[in-house]
Amino acid sequence: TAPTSNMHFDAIVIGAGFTGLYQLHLLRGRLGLKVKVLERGDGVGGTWYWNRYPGARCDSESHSYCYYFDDEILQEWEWSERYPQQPEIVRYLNFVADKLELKRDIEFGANVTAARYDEAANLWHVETEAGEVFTAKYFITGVGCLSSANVPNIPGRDSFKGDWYHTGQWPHEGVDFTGKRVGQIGTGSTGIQAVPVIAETAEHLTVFQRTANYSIPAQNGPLSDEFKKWAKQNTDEIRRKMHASTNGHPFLFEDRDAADVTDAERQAIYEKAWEVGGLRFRAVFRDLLIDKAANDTAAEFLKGKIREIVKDPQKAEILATIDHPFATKRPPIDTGYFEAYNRDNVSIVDLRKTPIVEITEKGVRTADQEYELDIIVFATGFDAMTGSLLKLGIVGRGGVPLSKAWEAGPRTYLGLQVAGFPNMFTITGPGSPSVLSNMPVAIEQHVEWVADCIEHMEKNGIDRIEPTEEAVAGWVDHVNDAANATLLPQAGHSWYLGANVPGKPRVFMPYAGGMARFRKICDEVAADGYRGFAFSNDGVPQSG
Ligand code: NA7
Repeated sequence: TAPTSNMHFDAIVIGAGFTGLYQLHLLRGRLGLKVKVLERGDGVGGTWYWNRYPGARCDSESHSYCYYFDDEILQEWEWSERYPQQPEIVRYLNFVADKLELKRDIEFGANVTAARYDEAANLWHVETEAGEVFTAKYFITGVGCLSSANVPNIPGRDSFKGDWYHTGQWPHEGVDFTGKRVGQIGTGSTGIQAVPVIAETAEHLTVFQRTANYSIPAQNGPLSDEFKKWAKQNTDEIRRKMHASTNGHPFLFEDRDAADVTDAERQAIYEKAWEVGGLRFRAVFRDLLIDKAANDTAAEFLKGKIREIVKDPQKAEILATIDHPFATKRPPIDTGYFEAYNRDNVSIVDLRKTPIVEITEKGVRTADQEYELDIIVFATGFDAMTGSLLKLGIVGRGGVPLSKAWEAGPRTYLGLQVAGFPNMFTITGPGSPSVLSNMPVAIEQHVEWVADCIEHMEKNGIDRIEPTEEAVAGWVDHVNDAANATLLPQAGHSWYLGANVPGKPRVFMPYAGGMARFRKICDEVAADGYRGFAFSNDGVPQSG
């Protein structure tokens, strides 16, 4: 018999970001289930609730970085800029949560520390730091892919007498850099957004760069009234494009290879794409991520731009000495990043030549000198894709912890389920294409697929679902094949591979086959009676 306590639910969802909000809405509204969302923050927003660092902005265009499931939401909400800034995204998610009356089923400040599957009762027991225990048949994680901060354990870190912050755990009251000597470690998408903003008020900003990075100007600005009107009138067309595109963005890759045009034409195409800005740059040729020679043409163009923008030749050399192919690490989008190095108060340290040896009371000591600092900013990224899941303390059938099941790297079917963890769904989990896509498009697809699957189970009186070992093995192979068909694994230092966290198994985690292809596979799996998943009922397998 099902427990009746007020701590029992049909489904527990972890996280109140894009995933959790929509999953709650669908399971509660469409399926009529009793759902509880547990969120460690004190408000909605997920990743965007925590990432309040200076310059925090999304790299997807605002009119595509939102839900497309509800026409009223699309019509009522108005974005102000081409790319949404962090506070605007949090406002948007609050708007959605209020409009759909979601907050009453969200418990804020609830940090989940354990989630254990009880096989006899076919229930998940989910425990928070405060000691509350919830039970549910379905356990759905919406914890984000880039939400577990990676603060490198540099010797002496705790001896620093100044203040230090990780960009993904930024103080809500902000940080005043006025008159301060600031050191920033990290030049990924986050670091590249933060540099120009911190430089505006800091007395001096020293950027510690381990890996130089390509970056493309966002060409951000306020949205015109004309564009806003167009976007509202063309939601069906925009949705169609996002669903058809490889990465879920509202534009398609050009149907040509880099070698299809002359050198002069290619240069002109890159110049124009630079002016257009943002992630659209890499869509000008379809083979940039597949063919090294094609990639080299883009890489050379972008390195040339760095040398053109940065006036000091020494700084320019440090910034333009990039040894991975373009876009094999997530390509940052910036607003005045390289230009910031033309300021007298911004300097750059090449950690490849002079690595950080330790953090001292006064600042950062590299192989050749000590930099005295008042503030250290760690823009050092995340324990991506698996970090936040493993922190939940998940234990599956037979008492097997997820950390044990994933000892040699994460293994899922469709990024959505793990063998041995019945009725657990991992939205945007490893093996999903989400981090290589426009995230809300991936999330909507995952969340809708899971809701359909649960509806199927409820209608047919099915107790349990989990993937077969065979299906998982097949998906892991397919994810590897998809990555190996691209240049992506060539960036040895990327978080896609888990290489940014010492000791983490090196496995290419995202599905690189594209969002459109993934959607098709998921639809076929469902239409084929949930191929690769085993349903069971009191130990008796369902016939179909
Ligand atoms: P990223 O892309 O992981 O970038 C982290 C940066 O920090 C990167 O430059 C790293 O250098 C650097 N890093 C990490 N650890 C260290 C140590 N120990 N010493 C020196 N430098 C270090 O994280 P972001 O937050 O910028 O972006 C994450 C995603 O958010 C992004 O891809 C978008 O999808 C949005 P490395 O390259 O490892 O040599």
